[in-house]
Amino acid sequence: MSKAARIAEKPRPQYGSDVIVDMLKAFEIEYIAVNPGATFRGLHDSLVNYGGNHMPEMILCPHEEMTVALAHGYARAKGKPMASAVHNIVGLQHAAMAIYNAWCDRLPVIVMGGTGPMDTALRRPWIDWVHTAQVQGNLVRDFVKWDDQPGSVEAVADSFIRAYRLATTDPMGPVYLCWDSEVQEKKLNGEIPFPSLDRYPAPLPMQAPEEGFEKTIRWLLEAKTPVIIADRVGRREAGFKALLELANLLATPVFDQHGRFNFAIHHPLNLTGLQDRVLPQADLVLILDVPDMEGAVSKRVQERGQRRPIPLLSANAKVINVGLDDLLVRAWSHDFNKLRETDLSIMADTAVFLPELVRRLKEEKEGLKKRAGDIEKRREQWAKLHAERQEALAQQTRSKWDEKPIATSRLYSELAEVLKNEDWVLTNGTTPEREWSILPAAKFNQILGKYVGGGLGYGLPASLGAALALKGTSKLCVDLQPDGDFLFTISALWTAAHYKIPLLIVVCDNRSYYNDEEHQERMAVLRNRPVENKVIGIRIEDPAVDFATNARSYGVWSTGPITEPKDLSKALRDAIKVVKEGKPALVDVVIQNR
Ligand SMILES: Cc1ncc(C[n+]2csc(CCOP(=O)(O)OP(=O)(O)O)c2C)c(N)n1
Ligand SMILES: [Mg+2]
Repeated sequence: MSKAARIAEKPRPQYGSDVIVDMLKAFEIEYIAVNPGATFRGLHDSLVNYGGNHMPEMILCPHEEMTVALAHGYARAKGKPMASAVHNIVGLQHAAMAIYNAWCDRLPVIVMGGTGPMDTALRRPWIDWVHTAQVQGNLVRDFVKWDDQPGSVEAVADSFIRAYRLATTDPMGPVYLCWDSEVQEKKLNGEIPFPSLDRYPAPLPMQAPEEGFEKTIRWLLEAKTPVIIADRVGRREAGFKALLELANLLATPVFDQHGRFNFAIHHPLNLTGLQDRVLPQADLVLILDVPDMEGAVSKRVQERGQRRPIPLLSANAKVINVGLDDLLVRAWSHDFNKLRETDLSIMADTAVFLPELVRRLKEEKEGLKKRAGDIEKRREQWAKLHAERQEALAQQTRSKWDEKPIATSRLYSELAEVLKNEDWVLTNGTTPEREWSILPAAKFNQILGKYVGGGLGYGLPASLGAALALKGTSKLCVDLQPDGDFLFTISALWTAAHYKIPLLIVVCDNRSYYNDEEHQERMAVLRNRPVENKVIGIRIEDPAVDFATNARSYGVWSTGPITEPKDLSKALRDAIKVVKEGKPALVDVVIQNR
Protein backbone atom coordinates (compact mmCIF):
# COMPACT_ATOMS: atom_id res chain seq x y z
CA MET A 1 0.00 0.00 0.00
CA SER A 2 1.33 3.46 -0.84
CA LYS A 3 2.12 5.96 1.87
CA ALA A 4 -0.72 8.23 0.77
CA ALA A 5 -3.27 5.39 0.71
CA ARG A 6 -2.19 4.23 4.13
CA ILE A 7 -2.63 7.69 5.54
CA ALA A 8 -6.04 8.14 3.86
CA GLU A 9 -7.22 4.84 5.31
CA LYS A 10 -5.98 5.34 8.83
CA PRO A 11 -8.45 5.73 11.69
CA ARG A 12 -9.00 9.19 13.08
CA PRO A 13 -6.77 10.00 16.03
CA GLN A 14 -8.63 10.62 19.26
CA TYR A 15 -5.78 11.40 21.61
CA GLY A 16 -2.47 13.23 21.38
CA SER A 17 -0.47 10.01 21.46
CA ASP A 18 -2.52 8.63 18.53
CA VAL A 19 -0.94 11.42 16.46
CA ILE A 20 2.54 10.25 17.51
CA VAL A 21 1.63 6.74 16.31
CA ASP A 22 0.42 8.25 13.02
CA MET A 23 3.89 9.75 12.56
CA LEU A 24 5.65 6.46 13.35
CA LYS A 25 3.45 4.72 10.79
CA ALA A 26 3.90 7.42 8.18
CA PHE A 27 7.69 7.01 8.44
CA GLU A 28 7.38 3.21 8.33
CA ILE A 29 9.07 2.62 11.65
CA GLU A 30 8.87 -1.17 11.90
CA TYR A 31 9.73 -1.63 15.56
CA ILE A 32 9.82 0.27 18.81
CA ALA A 33 11.94 -1.29 21.56
CA VAL A 34 10.51 -0.46 24.96
CA ASN A 35 10.79 -0.84 28.65
CA PRO A 36 7.42 0.33 29.96
CA GLY A 37 6.71 3.34 32.15
CA ALA A 38 3.82 5.55 33.24
CA THR A 39 5.21 8.67 31.57
CA PHE A 40 4.44 7.17 28.21
CA ARG A 41 1.33 5.22 29.15
CA GLY A 42 -0.64 7.31 26.65
CA LEU A 43 1.76 6.42 23.86
CA HIS A 44 1.84 2.77 24.97
CA ASP A 45 -1.94 2.58 24.77
CA SER A 46 -1.92 4.21 21.32
CA LEU A 47 0.74 1.82 20.02
CA VAL A 48 -1.34 -1.18 21.07
CA ASN A 49 -4.96 -0.08 20.73
CA TYR A 50 -4.81 2.58 18.03
CA GLY A 51 -1.84 1.31 16.02
CA GLY A 52 -2.62 -2.40 16.42
CA ASN A 53 0.93 -3.10 17.61
CA HIS A 54 2.08 -3.14 14.00
CA MET A 55 4.40 -0.67 12.25
CA PRO A 56 5.73 -0.21 14.80
CA GLU A 57 5.59 -3.46 16.74
CA MET A 58 6.73 -3.26 20.35
CA ILE A 59 9.85 -5.20 21.32
CA LEU A 60 10.02 -5.54 25.08
CA CYS A 61 13.53 -5.31 26.55
CA PRO A 62 14.52 -5.82 30.19
CA HIS A 63 16.72 -2.69 30.29
CA GLU A 64 16.58 0.68 28.51
CA GLU A 65 20.20 0.37 27.40
CA MET A 66 19.10 -2.59 25.31
CA THR A 67 16.26 -0.70 23.67
CA VAL A 68 18.73 1.76 22.18
CA ALA A 69 21.46 -0.79 21.40
CA LEU A 70 18.84 -2.88 19.60
CA ALA A 71 17.87 0.12 17.48
CA HIS A 72 21.58 0.83 16.89
CA GLY A 73 22.14 -2.67 15.50
CA TYR A 74 18.96 -2.43 13.44
CA ALA A 75 20.15 0.84 11.85
CA ARG A 76 23.51 -0.71 11.00
CA ALA A 77 21.90 -3.61 9.22
CA LYS A 78 19.04 -1.76 7.59
CA GLY A 79 20.39 1.76 7.08
CA LYS A 80 17.22 3.29 8.55
CA PRO A 81 16.01 3.92 12.08
CA MET A 82 13.68 2.12 14.42
CA ALA A 83 12.48 3.70 17.64
CA SER A 84 13.09 3.16 21.31
CA ALA A 85 10.84 4.33 24.14
CA VAL A 86 12.29 4.93 27.60
CA HIS A 87 10.60 6.08 30.81
CA ASN A 88 11.29 9.72 31.80
CA ILE A 89 14.48 10.63 33.75
CA VAL A 90 15.22 7.14 35.00
CA GLY A 91 14.84 5.24 31.75
CA LEU A 92 16.78 7.90 29.91
CA GLN A 93 19.68 7.57 32.36
CA HIS A 94 19.79 3.83 31.71
CA ALA A 95 19.66 4.48 27.98
CA ALA A 96 22.30 7.22 27.96
CA MET A 97 25.38 5.09 27.36
CA ALA A 98 23.78 3.27 24.45
CA ILE A 99 22.77 6.63 22.98
CA TYR A 100 26.41 7.67 23.24
CA ASN A 101 27.47 4.50 21.40
CA ALA A 102 25.02 5.29 18.58
CA TRP A 103 26.26 8.88 18.47
CA CYS A 104 29.92 7.83 18.11
CA ASP A 105 28.89 5.33 15.45
CA ARG A 106 26.91 7.97 13.50
CA LEU A 107 23.76 5.88 13.37
CA PRO A 108 20.16 7.02 13.57
CA VAL A 109 18.00 5.99 16.52
CA ILE A 110 14.74 7.72 17.40
CA VAL A 111 14.71 7.68 21.18
CA MET A 112 11.40 8.74 22.68
CA GLY A 113 10.51 9.40 26.29
CA GLY A 114 7.71 10.72 28.41
CA THR A 115 7.78 13.41 31.06
CA GLY A 116 5.67 15.50 33.38
CA PRO A 117 3.00 16.60 33.32
CA MET A 118 4.93 19.83 32.81
CA ASP A 119 1.96 21.70 34.19
CA THR A 120 2.74 21.42 37.91
CA ALA A 121 -0.92 21.99 38.81
CA LEU A 122 -1.73 18.59 37.31
CA ARG A 123 0.90 16.46 39.05
CA ARG A 124 0.40 13.52 41.36
CA PRO A 125 2.35 13.83 44.61
CA TRP A 126 5.98 12.60 44.71
CA ILE A 127 6.46 10.40 41.64
CA ASP A 128 5.48 13.00 39.04
CA TRP A 129 7.91 15.43 40.71
CA VAL A 130 10.96 13.20 41.13
CA HIS A 131 10.58 11.90 37.59
CA THR A 132 10.22 15.21 35.80
CA ALA A 133 13.11 17.36 34.60
CA GLN A 134 13.39 20.75 33.04
CA VAL A 135 14.49 20.02 30.38
CA GLN A 136 14.76 16.22 30.20
CA GLY A 137 16.68 16.34 26.92
CA ASN A 138 19.56 18.12 28.71
CA LEU A 139 20.70 14.75 29.98
CA VAL A 140 21.69 13.58 26.49
CA ARG A 141 21.89 16.86 24.57
CA ASP A 142 25.64 16.68 24.07
CA PHE A 143 25.43 13.43 22.15
CA VAL A 144 22.23 13.53 20.14
CA LYS A 145 21.81 15.44 16.91
CA TRP A 146 18.70 17.10 18.27
CA ASP A 147 16.19 16.86 21.08
CA ASP A 148 12.77 18.37 21.40
CA GLN A 149 9.75 18.50 23.68
CA PRO A 150 6.69 19.76 21.79
CA GLY A 151 4.28 21.75 23.92
CA SER A 152 1.08 20.77 22.11
CA VAL A 153 -0.42 18.04 19.95
CA GLU A 154 -0.35 20.47 17.02
CA ALA A 155 3.46 20.66 17.33
CA VAL A 156 4.00 16.88 17.22
CA ALA A 157 4.23 16.47 13.43
CA ASP A 158 6.81 19.23 12.90
CA SER A 159 8.91 17.86 15.70
CA PHE A 160 8.82 14.31 14.39
CA ILE A 161 9.53 15.25 10.78
CA ARG A 162 12.53 17.35 11.78
CA ALA A 163 13.81 14.63 14.12
CA TYR A 164 13.58 11.97 11.42
CA ARG A 165 15.27 14.15 8.84
CA LEU A 166 18.15 15.12 11.13
CA ALA A 167 18.67 11.55 12.36
CA THR A 168 18.86 10.14 8.84
CA THR A 169 20.91 12.85 7.12
CA ASP A 170 24.64 12.04 6.93
CA PRO A 171 26.45 12.17 9.24
CA MET A 172 23.56 10.42 10.94
CA GLY A 173 22.94 10.18 14.65
CA PRO A 174 20.43 9.59 17.44
CA VAL A 175 17.70 12.08 18.33
CA TYR A 176 15.60 12.34 21.49
CA LEU A 177 11.92 13.27 21.46
CA CYS A 178 10.28 13.90 24.79
CA TRP A 179 6.49 13.79 25.02
CA ASP A 180 4.77 15.60 27.88
CA SER A 181 2.26 13.16 29.37
CA GLU A 182 -0.38 15.88 29.11
CA VAL A 183 0.23 16.16 25.36
CA GLN A 184 0.03 12.38 24.99
CA GLU A 185 -3.13 11.97 27.04
CA LYS A 186 -5.00 14.98 25.69
CA LYS A 187 -8.39 14.14 24.16
CA LEU A 188 -8.66 15.79 20.76
CA ASN A 189 -11.78 17.73 19.95
CA GLY A 190 -11.03 18.76 16.40
CA GLU A 191 -9.18 17.59 13.33
CA ILE A 192 -5.36 17.68 13.50
CA PRO A 193 -4.20 18.31 9.92
CA PHE A 194 -1.80 15.62 8.74
CA PRO A 195 1.23 17.01 6.90
CA SER A 196 2.01 16.09 3.33
CA LEU A 197 5.25 14.19 3.81
CA ASP A 198 6.22 14.47 0.15
CA ARG A 199 6.91 18.13 0.84
CA TYR A 200 9.72 17.26 3.25
CA PRO A 201 12.17 15.36 1.08
CA ALA A 202 15.48 14.13 2.44
CA PRO A 203 18.30 16.52 1.51
CA LEU A 204 20.47 15.43 -1.39
CA PRO A 205 23.94 14.18 -0.37
CA MET A 206 26.86 16.57 -0.17
CA GLN A 207 29.14 16.51 -3.22
CA ALA A 208 32.67 17.87 -3.66
CA PRO A 209 33.30 21.00 -5.73
CA GLU A 210 35.21 20.81 -9.04
CA GLU A 211 38.54 21.63 -7.39
CA GLY A 212 38.19 18.58 -5.15
CA PHE A 213 37.95 16.21 -8.12
CA GLU A 214 40.59 18.00 -10.18
CA LYS A 215 43.26 17.87 -7.47
CA THR A 216 42.42 14.36 -6.26
CA ILE A 217 42.66 12.95 -9.78
CA ARG A 218 45.86 14.81 -10.59
CA TRP A 219 47.55 13.75 -7.35
CA LEU A 220 46.38 10.13 -7.68
CA LEU A 221 47.83 9.91 -11.17
CA GLU A 222 51.09 11.60 -10.18
CA ALA A 223 51.69 9.45 -7.11
CA LYS A 224 54.10 6.55 -7.22
CA THR A 225 52.71 4.78 -4.18
CA PRO A 226 49.17 5.93 -3.41
CA VAL A 227 47.28 4.19 -0.58
CA ILE A 228 43.70 4.35 0.70
CA ILE A 229 42.50 4.29 4.29
CA ALA A 230 38.76 3.75 4.78
CA ASP A 231 36.68 3.63 7.94
CA ARG A 232 32.99 4.26 7.25
CA VAL A 233 32.81 4.14 3.46
CA GLY A 234 30.97 0.83 3.82
CA ARG A 235 27.97 2.59 5.40
CA ARG A 236 26.54 2.91 1.86
CA GLU A 237 26.62 0.37 -0.93
CA ALA A 238 27.50 2.95 -3.59
CA GLY A 239 30.62 3.98 -1.66
CA PHE A 240 31.58 0.36 -0.94
CA LYS A 241 31.38 -0.59 -4.62
CA ALA A 242 33.18 2.53 -5.87
CA LEU A 243 36.02 1.98 -3.40
CA LEU A 244 36.60 -1.47 -4.87
CA GLU A 245 36.59 -0.03 -8.38
CA LEU A 246 38.98 2.75 -7.44
CA ALA A 247 41.44 0.39 -5.76
CA ASN A 248 41.35 -1.98 -8.74
CA LEU A 249 41.73 0.80 -11.27
CA LEU A 250 44.91 2.20 -9.73
CA ALA A 251 46.20 -0.88 -7.84
CA THR A 252 45.99 1.02 -4.59
CA PRO A 253 46.21 -0.91 -1.33
CA VAL A 254 43.35 -0.41 1.11
CA PHE A 255 43.59 -0.32 4.88
CA ASP A 256 40.32 -0.99 6.62
CA GLN A 257 39.80 0.84 9.92
CA HIS A 258 36.77 -1.38 10.70
CA GLY A 259 34.17 1.33 11.49
CA ARG A 260 32.14 -0.37 8.78
CA PHE A 261 33.04 -3.22 6.47
CA ASN A 262 34.89 -1.43 3.68
CA PHE A 263 36.84 -3.90 1.58
CA ALA A 264 36.76 -7.64 0.80
CA ILE A 265 39.01 -9.49 3.26
CA HIS A 266 40.69 -11.73 0.72
CA HIS A 267 41.14 -9.14 -2.01
CA PRO A 268 44.85 -8.97 -2.90
CA LEU A 269 44.82 -5.20 -2.34
CA ASN A 270 43.50 -5.54 1.21
CA LEU A 271 46.64 -4.94 3.25
CA THR A 272 44.92 -4.16 6.54
CA GLY A 273 47.30 -4.91 9.38
CA LEU A 274 50.39 -4.18 7.32
CA GLN A 275 50.30 -0.42 7.79
CA ASP A 276 53.74 -0.31 9.39
CA ARG A 277 55.26 -1.89 6.29
CA VAL A 278 53.39 0.04 3.63
CA LEU A 279 52.56 3.52 4.94
CA PRO A 280 56.20 4.68 5.22
CA GLN A 281 56.50 4.13 1.43
CA ALA A 282 53.34 6.05 0.56
CA ASP A 283 53.58 9.39 -1.22
CA LEU A 284 49.80 9.96 -1.26
CA VAL A 285 47.16 8.88 1.23
CA LEU A 286 43.49 9.12 0.39
CA ILE A 287 41.66 9.10 3.70
CA LEU A 288 37.98 8.25 3.36
CA ASP A 289 35.43 8.71 6.15
CA VAL A 290 38.01 8.26 8.89
CA PRO A 291 37.22 10.04 12.18
CA ASP A 292 40.49 8.98 13.86
CA MET A 293 42.99 10.20 11.28
CA GLU A 294 45.91 10.12 13.66
CA GLY A 295 45.28 6.49 14.62
CA ALA A 296 44.97 5.61 10.95
CA VAL A 297 48.46 6.82 10.01
CA SER A 298 50.41 5.79 13.07
CA LYS A 299 51.30 2.71 15.04
CA ARG A 300 50.09 2.24 18.57
CA VAL A 301 52.72 1.28 21.08
CA GLN A 302 51.81 0.18 24.55
CA GLU A 303 55.26 -0.57 25.95
CA ARG A 304 56.56 1.31 28.93
CA GLY A 305 53.29 3.12 29.48
CA GLN A 306 53.78 5.14 26.32
CA ARG A 307 50.53 6.73 25.17
CA ARG A 308 51.52 8.56 22.03
CA PRO A 309 51.65 6.53 18.80
CA ILE A 310 54.56 6.41 16.35
CA PRO A 311 53.83 8.25 13.08
CA LEU A 312 54.17 6.05 10.00
CA LEU A 313 53.85 8.54 7.14
CA SER A 314 56.85 10.27 5.66
CA ALA A 315 56.79 14.05 5.99
CA ASN A 316 56.39 14.62 2.26
CA ALA A 317 53.46 12.24 1.74
CA LYS A 318 50.42 14.20 0.56
CA VAL A 319 47.18 13.65 2.44
CA ILE A 320 43.65 14.01 1.04
CA ASN A 321 40.82 13.73 3.51
CA VAL A 322 37.22 13.17 2.41
CA GLY A 323 34.35 12.99 4.85
CA LEU A 324 31.61 14.74 6.75
CA ASP A 325 32.91 14.44 10.28
CA ASP A 326 33.37 18.14 10.94
CA LEU A 327 29.61 18.55 10.61
CA LEU A 328 29.03 16.77 13.93
CA VAL A 329 31.70 18.30 16.12
CA ARG A 330 30.45 19.15 19.60
CA ALA A 331 32.39 20.68 22.44
CA TRP A 332 31.55 18.13 25.15
CA SER A 333 32.89 14.79 23.93
CA HIS A 334 36.21 14.74 22.11
CA ASP A 335 35.02 12.02 19.76
CA PHE A 336 36.28 14.28 16.95
CA ASN A 337 39.74 12.81 17.63
CA LYS A 338 43.11 14.51 17.15
CA LEU A 339 43.54 17.28 14.63
CA ARG A 340 45.88 16.21 11.83
CA GLU A 341 47.55 17.88 8.90
CA THR A 342 46.09 17.37 5.43
CA ASP A 343 46.92 18.88 2.05
CA LEU A 344 43.40 18.73 0.69
CA SER A 345 40.28 18.48 2.80
CA ILE A 346 36.98 17.74 1.07
CA MET A 347 33.64 17.93 2.81
CA ALA A 348 31.67 15.36 0.84
CA ASP A 349 29.68 12.17 1.20
CA THR A 350 31.88 9.30 -0.02
CA ALA A 351 28.75 7.56 -1.34
CA VAL A 352 28.52 10.20 -4.08
CA PHE A 353 32.12 11.41 -4.17
CA LEU A 354 33.72 8.03 -4.91
CA PRO A 355 31.44 6.93 -7.78
CA GLU A 356 31.97 10.30 -9.46
CA LEU A 357 35.73 10.14 -8.85
CA VAL A 358 35.87 6.71 -10.49
CA ARG A 359 33.79 7.89 -13.44
CA ARG A 360 36.11 10.84 -14.03
CA LEU A 361 39.25 8.80 -13.51
CA LYS A 362 38.16 6.32 -16.18
CA GLU A 363 37.94 9.22 -18.59
CA GLU A 364 41.60 10.10 -17.94
CA LYS A 365 42.65 7.65 -20.64
CA GLU A 366 45.95 9.42 -21.41
CA GLY A 367 47.02 9.65 -17.78
CA LEU A 368 46.08 6.04 -17.06
CA LYS A 369 47.94 4.80 -20.13
CA LYS A 370 51.08 6.66 -19.11
CA ARG A 371 50.95 5.10 -15.64
CA ALA A 372 49.87 1.61 -16.74
CA GLY A 373 53.33 0.04 -16.31
CA ASP A 374 53.73 1.34 -12.74
CA ILE A 375 50.16 0.40 -11.87
CA GLU A 376 50.63 -3.22 -12.95
CA LYS A 377 53.99 -3.43 -11.19
CA ARG A 378 52.55 -2.33 -7.89
CA ARG A 379 49.49 -4.56 -8.33
CA GLU A 380 51.87 -7.53 -8.34
CA GLN A 381 53.90 -6.19 -5.45
CA TRP A 382 50.83 -5.75 -3.23
CA ALA A 383 49.33 -9.10 -4.19
CA LYS A 384 52.57 -10.77 -3.13
CA LEU A 385 52.54 -8.99 0.21
CA HIS A 386 48.90 -9.95 0.73
CA ALA A 387 49.62 -13.61 -0.05
CA GLU A 388 52.56 -13.64 2.35
CA ARG A 389 50.41 -12.20 5.10
CA GLN A 390 47.64 -14.76 4.49
CA GLU A 391 50.18 -17.57 4.59
CA ALA A 392 51.65 -16.28 7.87
CA LEU A 393 48.15 -16.14 9.34
CA ALA A 394 47.36 -19.66 8.16
CA GLN A 395 50.59 -20.91 9.66
CA GLN A 396 49.80 -19.24 12.97
CA THR A 397 46.34 -20.83 12.94
CA ARG A 398 47.84 -24.27 12.22
CA SER A 399 50.39 -23.97 15.01
CA LYS A 400 47.65 -23.27 17.57
CA TRP A 401 45.10 -25.71 16.14
CA ASP A 402 45.00 -28.20 19.00
CA GLU A 403 45.69 -25.85 21.88
CA LYS A 404 43.49 -25.78 24.98
CA PRO A 405 41.78 -23.49 25.86
CA ILE A 406 40.71 -23.19 22.24
CA ALA A 407 42.70 -20.61 20.24
CA THR A 408 40.65 -17.72 18.87
CA SER A 409 42.12 -18.36 15.40
CA ARG A 410 40.73 -21.90 15.52
CA LEU A 411 37.33 -20.60 16.57
CA TYR A 412 37.24 -18.14 13.64
CA SER A 413 38.47 -20.80 11.18
CA GLU A 414 35.89 -23.35 12.32
CA LEU A 415 33.24 -20.68 12.06
CA ALA A 416 34.39 -19.76 8.54
CA GLU A 417 34.15 -23.45 7.61
CA VAL A 418 30.62 -24.04 8.92
CA LEU A 419 29.44 -20.79 7.34
CA LYS A 420 31.05 -21.60 3.99
CA ASN A 421 27.77 -22.18 2.19
CA GLU A 422 25.71 -19.69 4.13
CA ASP A 423 24.80 -16.08 3.38
CA TRP A 424 26.17 -14.87 6.71
CA VAL A 425 26.50 -11.51 8.44
CA LEU A 426 28.77 -10.86 11.42
CA THR A 427 26.72 -8.59 13.66
CA ASN A 428 29.31 -8.09 16.40
CA GLY A 429 32.82 -9.24 17.20
CA THR A 430 35.76 -9.17 19.54
CA THR A 431 38.98 -7.85 18.00
CA PRO A 432 38.34 -6.91 14.35
CA GLU A 433 42.03 -7.03 13.44
CA ARG A 434 41.99 -10.79 14.06
CA GLU A 435 38.61 -12.14 13.11
CA TRP A 436 38.29 -9.92 10.04
CA SER A 437 41.43 -11.45 8.59
CA ILE A 438 40.08 -15.01 8.86
CA LEU A 439 36.37 -14.71 8.11
CA PRO A 440 36.19 -14.30 4.34
CA ALA A 441 33.70 -11.46 4.08
CA ALA A 442 33.30 -9.82 0.68
CA LYS A 443 29.75 -8.45 0.42
CA PHE A 444 28.40 -5.03 1.32
CA ASN A 445 27.53 -4.85 5.05
CA GLN A 446 28.61 -8.45 5.62
CA ILE A 447 30.35 -7.33 8.79
CA LEU A 448 28.49 -4.63 10.65
CA GLY A 449 31.64 -3.00 12.03
CA LYS A 450 33.27 -2.57 15.39
CA TYR A 451 31.45 -0.54 18.03
CA VAL A 452 33.06 2.82 18.02
CA GLY A 453 31.61 4.28 21.23
CA GLY A 454 33.38 1.63 23.29
CA GLY A 455 30.60 1.33 25.90
CA LEU A 456 30.19 -2.30 26.97
CA GLY A 457 26.78 -3.98 26.96
CA TYR A 458 26.45 -3.48 23.23
CA GLY A 459 27.04 -6.84 21.54
CA LEU A 460 23.97 -8.93 22.23
CA PRO A 461 21.25 -6.27 21.97
CA ALA A 462 22.83 -4.70 18.86
CA SER A 463 23.06 -8.14 17.26
CA LEU A 464 19.42 -8.76 18.06
CA GLY A 465 18.53 -5.47 16.39
CA ALA A 466 20.50 -6.45 13.30
CA ALA A 467 18.93 -9.92 13.25
CA LEU A 468 15.49 -8.36 13.63
CA ALA A 469 16.23 -6.09 10.67
CA LEU A 470 17.30 -9.08 8.56
CA LYS A 471 14.59 -11.49 9.77
CA GLY A 472 12.86 -13.14 6.86
CA THR A 473 15.85 -12.68 4.52
CA SER A 474 18.39 -15.36 3.66
CA LYS A 475 20.99 -13.82 5.99
CA LEU A 476 22.35 -15.86 8.86
CA CYS A 477 23.39 -13.50 11.66
CA VAL A 478 26.34 -14.33 13.89
CA ASP A 479 27.33 -12.56 17.10
CA LEU A 480 30.88 -13.27 18.28
CA GLN A 481 30.07 -12.32 21.83
CA PRO A 482 32.80 -11.49 24.37
CA ASP A 483 31.83 -12.74 27.84
CA GLY A 484 32.38 -9.51 29.79
CA ASP A 485 30.32 -7.41 27.37
CA PHE A 486 27.65 -10.11 27.45
CA LEU A 487 27.18 -9.99 31.21
CA PHE A 488 26.08 -6.34 31.10
CA THR A 489 23.01 -7.12 29.01
CA ILE A 490 22.58 -10.88 29.27
CA SER A 491 18.85 -10.62 30.00
CA ALA A 492 18.38 -9.55 26.35
CA LEU A 493 18.32 -13.34 25.84
CA TRP A 494 14.71 -13.16 26.98
CA THR A 495 13.92 -10.73 24.17
CA ALA A 496 15.71 -13.06 21.73
CA ALA A 497 13.66 -16.05 22.85
CA HIS A 498 10.30 -14.27 23.13
CA TYR A 499 10.43 -12.68 19.68
CA LYS A 500 12.12 -15.71 18.07
CA ILE A 501 14.98 -13.66 16.71
CA PRO A 502 17.25 -15.92 14.66
CA LEU A 503 20.80 -15.27 15.85
CA LEU A 504 23.83 -17.47 16.40
CA ILE A 505 25.51 -16.30 19.61
CA VAL A 506 29.04 -17.63 19.99
CA VAL A 507 30.29 -16.70 23.44
CA CYS A 508 34.01 -15.91 23.31
CA ASP A 509 34.43 -17.04 26.86
CA ASN A 510 37.89 -16.15 28.10
CA ARG A 511 36.46 -15.78 31.61
CA SER A 512 37.94 -12.35 31.93
CA TYR A 513 37.56 -8.67 31.20
CA TYR A 514 40.75 -9.50 29.39
CA ASN A 515 41.42 -6.16 27.75
CA ASP A 516 42.13 -4.81 31.23
CA GLU A 517 44.52 -7.62 32.16
CA GLU A 518 46.88 -6.19 29.58
CA HIS A 519 46.57 -2.73 31.11
CA GLN A 520 47.27 -4.05 34.63
CA GLU A 521 50.22 -6.02 33.34
CA ARG A 522 51.65 -2.86 31.78
CA MET A 523 51.19 -0.94 35.02
CA ALA A 524 52.85 -3.68 37.05
CA VAL A 525 55.84 -3.88 34.71
CA LEU A 526 56.20 -0.11 34.64
CA ARG A 527 56.06 0.16 38.41
CA ASN A 528 58.07 -2.98 39.10
CA ARG A 529 55.20 -4.64 40.92
CA PRO A 530 54.04 -8.29 40.79
CA VAL A 531 52.63 -9.04 37.32
CA GLU A 532 50.69 -12.06 38.58
CA ASN A 533 48.31 -9.70 40.40
CA LYS A 534 47.00 -8.45 37.07
CA VAL A 535 44.02 -10.82 37.25
CA ILE A 536 42.64 -9.49 40.52
CA GLY A 537 39.40 -7.61 39.97
CA ILE A 538 39.35 -8.67 36.31
CA ARG A 539 38.93 -12.45 35.90
CA ILE A 540 35.37 -13.76 35.80
CA GLU A 541 36.15 -17.05 37.53
CA ASP A 542 35.33 -18.89 40.71
CA PRO A 543 32.65 -19.44 39.74
CA ALA A 544 32.94 -19.36 35.97
CA VAL A 545 29.61 -18.25 34.51
CA ASP A 546 27.61 -21.10 33.01
CA PHE A 547 26.36 -19.28 29.92
CA ALA A 548 24.59 -22.29 28.42
CA THR A 549 22.46 -22.83 31.52
CA ASN A 550 21.84 -19.12 31.67
CA ALA A 551 20.59 -19.16 28.10
CA ARG A 552 18.26 -22.09 28.73
CA SER A 553 16.77 -20.28 31.72
CA TYR A 554 15.69 -17.53 29.32
CA GLY A 555 14.32 -20.08 26.85
CA VAL A 556 17.25 -19.98 24.39
CA TRP A 557 18.70 -23.18 22.90
CA SER A 558 22.30 -23.61 23.98
CA THR A 559 25.32 -25.86 24.23
CA GLY A 560 28.61 -25.67 26.10
CA PRO A 561 30.89 -24.87 27.69
CA ILE A 562 32.90 -26.24 24.77
CA THR A 563 36.43 -26.86 26.00
CA GLU A 564 37.67 -29.53 23.56
CA PRO A 565 38.72 -28.13 20.15
CA LYS A 566 37.39 -31.24 18.41
CA ASP A 567 33.85 -30.59 19.72
CA LEU A 568 33.64 -27.11 18.26
CA SER A 569 32.54 -27.86 14.74
CA LYS A 570 29.57 -30.03 15.72
CA ALA A 571 28.42 -27.55 18.36
CA LEU A 572 28.41 -24.75 15.79
CA ARG A 573 26.58 -26.87 13.21
CA ASP A 574 23.91 -27.92 15.73
CA ALA A 575 23.37 -24.29 16.67
CA ILE A 576 23.09 -23.18 13.05
CA LYS A 577 20.29 -25.73 12.54
CA VAL A 578 18.32 -24.06 15.35
CA VAL A 579 18.96 -20.58 13.93
CA LYS A 580 17.72 -21.76 10.54
CA GLU A 581 14.48 -22.79 12.22
CA GLY A 582 14.09 -19.11 13.12
CA LYS A 583 15.32 -19.10 16.71
CA PRO A 584 18.32 -17.88 18.68
CA ALA A 585 21.02 -20.37 19.69
CA LEU A 586 24.05 -19.99 21.93
CA VAL A 587 27.37 -21.82 21.92
CA ASP A 588 29.63 -21.14 24.90
CA VAL A 589 33.25 -21.60 23.78
CA VAL A 590 36.05 -21.44 26.35
CA ILE A 591 38.83 -19.66 24.52
CA GLN A 592 42.31 -18.28 24.98
CA ASN A 593 42.66 -14.67 25.92
CA ARG A 594 43.47 -13.34 22.50
C1 LIG B 1 30.56 0.42 30.11
C2 LIG B 1 32.01 0.08 30.11
N1 LIG B 1 32.62 -0.30 31.26
C3 LIG B 1 33.94 -0.62 31.27
C4 LIG B 1 34.69 -0.53 30.12
C5 LIG B 1 36.21 -0.82 30.15
N2 LIG B 1 36.55 -2.01 29.37
C6 LIG B 1 36.98 -1.94 28.10
S1 LIG B 1 37.27 -3.44 27.44
C7 LIG B 1 36.87 -4.22 28.87
C8 LIG B 1 36.93 -5.71 28.98
C9 LIG B 1 35.92 -6.37 28.12
O1 LIG B 1 35.85 -7.75 28.41
P1 LIG B 1 35.20 -8.72 27.38
O2 LIG B 1 33.97 -8.11 26.84
O3 LIG B 1 35.08 -10.06 28.02
O4 LIG B 1 36.26 -8.77 26.18
P2 LIG B 1 37.77 -9.33 26.26
O5 LIG B 1 38.65 -8.15 26.52
O6 LIG B 1 37.84 -10.34 27.35
O7 LIG B 1 37.99 -9.93 24.91
C10 LIG B 1 36.48 -3.31 29.84
C11 LIG B 1 36.04 -3.67 31.21
C12 LIG B 1 34.01 -0.10 28.95
N3 LIG B 1 34.65 0.03 27.78
N4 LIG B 1 32.70 0.16 28.97
MG1 LIG C 1 36.37 -11.63 28.06
